Amino acid sequence: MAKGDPGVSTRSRRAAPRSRKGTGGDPELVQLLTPEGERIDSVVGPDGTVYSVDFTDEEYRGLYRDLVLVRKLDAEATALQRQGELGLWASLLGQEAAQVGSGRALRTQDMAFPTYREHGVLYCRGIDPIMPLGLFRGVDQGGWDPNEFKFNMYTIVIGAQTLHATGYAMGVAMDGKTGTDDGEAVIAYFGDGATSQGDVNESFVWASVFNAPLVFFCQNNQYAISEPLERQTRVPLYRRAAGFGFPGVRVDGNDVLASYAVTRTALDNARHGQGPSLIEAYTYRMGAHTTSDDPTRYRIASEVEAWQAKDPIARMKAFLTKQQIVDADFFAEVDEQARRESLHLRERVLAMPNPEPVTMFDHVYPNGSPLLDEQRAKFSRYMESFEGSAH
Ligand SMILES: Cc1ncc(C[n+]2csc(CCOP(=O)(O)OP(=O)(O)O)c2C)c(N)n1
Ligand SMILES: [Mg+2]
Repeated sequence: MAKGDPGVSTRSRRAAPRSRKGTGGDPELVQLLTPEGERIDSVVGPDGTVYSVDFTDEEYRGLYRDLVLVRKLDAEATALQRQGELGLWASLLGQEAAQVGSGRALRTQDMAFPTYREHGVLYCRGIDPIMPLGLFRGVDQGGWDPNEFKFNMYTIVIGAQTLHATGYAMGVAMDGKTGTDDGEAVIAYFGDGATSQGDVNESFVWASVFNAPLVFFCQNNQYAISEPLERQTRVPLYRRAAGFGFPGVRVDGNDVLASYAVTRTALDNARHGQGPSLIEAYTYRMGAHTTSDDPTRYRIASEVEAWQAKDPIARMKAFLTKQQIVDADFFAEVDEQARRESLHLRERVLAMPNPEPVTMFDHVYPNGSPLLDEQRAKFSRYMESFEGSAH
C-alpha cells in the first residue's frame, strides 16, 4: 500500500459477504479475520467501541503484499546473519500482521518509537529496509532520520523508548498539536517482557496523568527471550491499563485487519485529545528471540505448530482467495516481487563499505561532546600505533 492514509478511501468498497458480528470466539480478543480467512464485519471492544474496517480490494491486496514482503526481507536478514554477514538479527516472524496493521494505521504526522524488532513498521513508514541491516552489521548506527520518517531509532534497552515516547507525546500536547482531525499522535512499541520494567510502568503513570496523545502498543509474543508470559503477569496485559486510568484492548495480533482497526481508533482518540490507551496485540514469536537464541531449549514443537495454524499471511491469503479479490497471477507476482527485493537487499548488504573504526564516534550527539572528543582522540592514537605494522 502507498504511504499515507490507506483504509479510508471511498472507492468501490467490498462488503464482507459472509460477515457477522462477533468476537471470533474469544470475548477478550478483537478479531476481524479468523485463522480460516473468514471476515467478521465488526466487533465490540471491552469499552463498547465498535471496531471494523472498510478497505477497497486494492487496499486488501496491498496489505497482503506488505505482509509477504516484510516476511521475505526478514527471512533474508536471518539468512545473512547465518552466513556471517550480520552480527545479529531479531526476526519478526509471526508478528507481521501486528506490525503492518498498526504501521499502516499511522497517519503521516504520527510519530513511532520502536524496539529492535519493528522492521514491519519501519517498512510501512517508507524507510529503506537496508537501514536496520547496517545497524545489525555494525557498520552504522541505523542511518534513517527519525524526524523525516517520524520513526525513532531502534532501542535495545527494554522499555526505555516508552519514556521517550511519553515525553515526546507530552510535548506534542504542549505544542497544541492535538484536538483536531489533523492532530498528531504518538505510538510506542514494546514487548510482553517489557511490561515488567519500571520504565514502562512509569510511562503509563505519566502518560495517564498528563493525558498524553500516546498509544502503547504491546506485542505480546508470549516470550521475553526464554521467559514465558506467565512469568510477567497473572492477568491479561491489556487489563493493566485500567489501573493506570486509561483504556486497554486486546487484539488478535495475527489479524492485520483488526490490528489496523484498533490502532487507527486509538491513534484518532489520542490525536483528538482523549489521552493514552494500551493495545495488547496477542501474537506469537514463531522464530527465535534473536539469531543468538535457541528456542528448542525452552519451548515445545507442538506449541509452535499450534501457532503456525494461526499464521497471519495464510489467513489473509485464504480471505483474498475465498472472496475472489485476486486473479490467478496475483500470489505468484507478489512472491516474485519479494524474491527480487530480497535479492536486491542481499546485494546491497554485501556491498556495504567497512567504515573507518573511528567513525563510531560520529552521530552519537548532534553537536558532539567533550568527553566523546577525548575518547575519539585517544582511540585515533591507539589506531595510529598500528600503522606500519603487519596488522
Ligand atoms: C533494560 C534491559 N534489560 C535486559 C535486556 C536484555 N534483553 C534483551 S531482549 C529481552 C527480552 C524482551 O522481551 P519482550 O519485551 O517480550 O520483547 P520481545 O523481544 O519478545 O519482542 C531482554 C531481557 C535489555 N536489552 N535491556
Ligand atoms: Mg516478548
